[in-house]
Amino acid sequence: MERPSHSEFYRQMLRIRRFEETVLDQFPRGDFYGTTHTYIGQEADAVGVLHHLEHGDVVVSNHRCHGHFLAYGGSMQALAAELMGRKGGVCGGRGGSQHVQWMDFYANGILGGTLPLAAGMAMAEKLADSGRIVVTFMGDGTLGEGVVYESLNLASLWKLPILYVLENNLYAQSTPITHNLAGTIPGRFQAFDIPAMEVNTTDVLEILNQAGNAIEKVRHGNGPQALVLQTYRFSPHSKGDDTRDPAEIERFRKLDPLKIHAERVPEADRISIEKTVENEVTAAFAAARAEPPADPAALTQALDGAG
Ligand SMILES: Cc1ncc(C[n+]2csc(CCOP(=O)(O)OP(=O)(O)O)c2C)c(N)n1
Ligand SMILES: [Mg+2]
Repeated sequence: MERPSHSEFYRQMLRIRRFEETVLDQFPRGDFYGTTHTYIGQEADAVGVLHHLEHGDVVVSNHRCHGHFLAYGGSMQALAAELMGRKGGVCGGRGGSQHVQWMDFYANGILGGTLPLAAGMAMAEKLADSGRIVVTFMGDGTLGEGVVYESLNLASLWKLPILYVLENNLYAQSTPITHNLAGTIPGRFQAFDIPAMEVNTTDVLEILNQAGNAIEKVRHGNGPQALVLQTYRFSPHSKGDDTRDPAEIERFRKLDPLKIHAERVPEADRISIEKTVENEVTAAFAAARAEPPADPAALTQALDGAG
C-alpha cells in the first residue's frame, strides 16, 4: 500500500487533535448529550494502525473512539452531530460519543465487552473465508475485565484474524497502572499463545511500521496478534476529572506525537494544513449544530447509513 506523505499523516493527526480540543472547549455549552472521552495525545496510534486497513476490514473500538473513527475515514460533521444528538449524526443521534457505528466501524463503551464482539466478527470473516481482519482497540484498564480472557482464549484456539491494539496510557480513569496490573501487558496475551509486540514510541512512523508487521501476520492466517502501544493522554479521562500530577503531564508533552511528526513537515505545508483543519473543524461543528435534533419516534426505524 502506498504510504502517504509526512504532511498527510500530520493532517490526519491534527484533525483528531482539533476535533477533540473543540469537544472539550464546547462541552460546557451543554450541546452534547452524555459524556465523552477525548483522544488528545494518542492520535498516532489510530493513524499509524488504521492506515493498513483494507476495504471490508472491521474496526471494533471503545469508549475513546473519536480518533479511531476519524482515522477510519468517518465524517467529522456526522461525529459532531452524533455527540449533539442530532438527526444527521453517525447513528442518527442515538449513540452519542461512545456508540458510533458506520460501515465496518463499531464502537462500544462497555469496557471489555468489545472483545467478544471482535471475536464473533472475526469468526464470521474466517468462516466466510473473506480474507478480512478485525482490528480492536482497548485500554490498559480494560485488562481488569474477565471477559477479556475468555475472548483471548477462544480467539487463540480458533486462530481468529484479530489484531488487538492495546493503548497503554498508564491510567484507567484515575487509577494508575501500577495500582491495578500484576505481571506485564504482553504477558496477558502471551498466556494464550498470542504474540504481543510492545511498541514504546509515540512516533506515528514507527507505529505504522510495527502495525504493518502485525497486520501482515494476521492477514496471513497466523491467528490473533497483539500490539501494545505505550502512549499518554494529555486530556482528562473524560471532561474535568484529572487527578494526575500536572508536572507528570508536562513531562510527557515531549512525547506529543504531533510535535514529533511536525518536524518532518515543511513549514509552509504545516501552516496550510493548520488553516485547512481549523476551517474544517469550525464548519463541521457549525453544520452539526444547525441540524435538527434526533426524532425520538425514529428510534424504532432502521438507520439509513448516515455518516
Ligand atoms: C464495564 C465497564 N466498567 C466501567 C466503565 C467506566 N469506565 C469508562 S472508561 C474507564 C477506564 C478505562 O481505562 P482504560 O481501559 O485504560 O482506557 P482509557 O480510558 O485509559 O483509554 C472506566 C472505568 C465502563 N465503561 N464499562
Ligand atoms: Mg488507560
